[in-house]
Amino acid sequence: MLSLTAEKIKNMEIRGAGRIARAAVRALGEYSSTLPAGTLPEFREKMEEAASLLLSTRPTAVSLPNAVHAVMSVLRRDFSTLEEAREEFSRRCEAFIAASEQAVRRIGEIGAHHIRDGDVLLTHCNSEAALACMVEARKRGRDFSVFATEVRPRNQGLLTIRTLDDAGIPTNYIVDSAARTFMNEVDLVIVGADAISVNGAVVNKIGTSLIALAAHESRTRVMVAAETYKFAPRTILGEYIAIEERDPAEVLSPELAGSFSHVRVRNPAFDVTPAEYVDLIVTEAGAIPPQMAYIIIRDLLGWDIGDFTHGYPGNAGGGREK
Ligand code: RI2
Repeated sequence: MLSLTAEKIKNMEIRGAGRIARAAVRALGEYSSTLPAGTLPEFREKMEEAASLLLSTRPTAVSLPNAVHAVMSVLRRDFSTLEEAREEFSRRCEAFIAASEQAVRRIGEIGAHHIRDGDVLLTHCNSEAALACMVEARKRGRDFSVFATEVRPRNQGLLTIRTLDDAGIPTNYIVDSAARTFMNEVDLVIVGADAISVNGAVVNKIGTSLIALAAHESRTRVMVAAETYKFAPRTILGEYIAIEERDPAEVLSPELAGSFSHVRVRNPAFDVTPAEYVDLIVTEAGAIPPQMAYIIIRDLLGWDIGDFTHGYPGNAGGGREK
């Protein structure tokens, strides 16, 4: 189960920053219950190995190391028996998953306030949090339409248009490069995030920064919907976010790619949108300007400097804009 989940996260069968976080925590919870009786240090060691395996799957979404940290930190407490540690760990995993699902609902409620009758929205990729805002607005009777991009090379836009269609939201499906063409008609760009750095820069699916640039140029608002565990604590130390570069075969078949002598296919999965191009970040704790990212990291994520040396290097991020 643990290695299967790790594999599914890696090959993107399980994808989306929030889903990845919950799947990792679920896998850790299940793994902890299958470990044979032994000593507490042995249990902790096995759990640390499991956490490392999950953390090695995808480098960018900070939800993964934040989620792993949130549950693994409980194992640092003093327990009198292994069973006690196991039970506490399992409780912590269930609580994390429930809080994560609740966060998405809350973001939907807060984000829905920002969608008005007659609005035209544009969304990119497939974000549970961004979709929660749109679906909730629709439930509240708001009359609006959406441009949804295709999202090369993995076509996550197909998942997005399915959800929008199921919610009865009129949707235009467009290729990624048509975003600028339609931007003048758009009132609000709404996207999710894989990571948000201390300087308010938003790491999200490749193409987001181009869309935000086009929005900035045409004075269109940009709203990011993201749970607080998408904020990257290590950016406080000035570290940069690692941007995942995936298999070139996702872009061009190996046969076709092999027919060229001087062409290298590049496939970065994410890019960085600077804070100046983001108007609002909707979190479960409220809607904030990107400049308040530091407060979220300091006050809500509960990391202290010791955590940085403890071993969840995962997403060392800083939101490098260039
Ligand atoms: P939620 C996804 O990454 C997209 O970039 C999406 O915007 C982001 O995670 C956040 O998604 P990928 O796994 O957590 O498709 O809001 O590479 O669902």
